[in-house]
Amino acid sequence: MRMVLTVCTLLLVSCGEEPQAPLAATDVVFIKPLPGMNMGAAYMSLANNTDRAISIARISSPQFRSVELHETTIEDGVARMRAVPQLTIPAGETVVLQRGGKHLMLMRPTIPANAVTLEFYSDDTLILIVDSAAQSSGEQ
Ligand SMILES: [Cu+2]
Repeated sequence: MRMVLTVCTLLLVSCGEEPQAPLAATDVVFIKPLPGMNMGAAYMSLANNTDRAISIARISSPQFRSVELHETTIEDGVARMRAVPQLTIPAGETVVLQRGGKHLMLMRPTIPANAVTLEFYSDDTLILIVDSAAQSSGEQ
């Protein structure tokens, strides 16, 4: 049986003034670590639906010891990845995390889980949860 979940967005403010989620993830792709490997990746589009820039200070996952934001650049024809300390999404804009560009590295799995959950924090506020259970691609 398959539970139908949506990519859910948490707005931890109690008032309902803002009908739209402040930050929304679409086109989410999780690349799970291959057996025996320590790293997976995640790609997605992050849309800032507010009129202020949103800075993602931290991303965590119950299934991984750390989640890092990386950027791939080509230097002398060789692709290199470097860690990016913070991801800022300008007001009203969408940032695309994709193969060959900015992406999330899922480091050191804690448990061999089928599902992946990513929690996006702006300062100490949890602003977005992206859950692989929402993805419709195949069984694992
Ligand atoms: Cu990387």
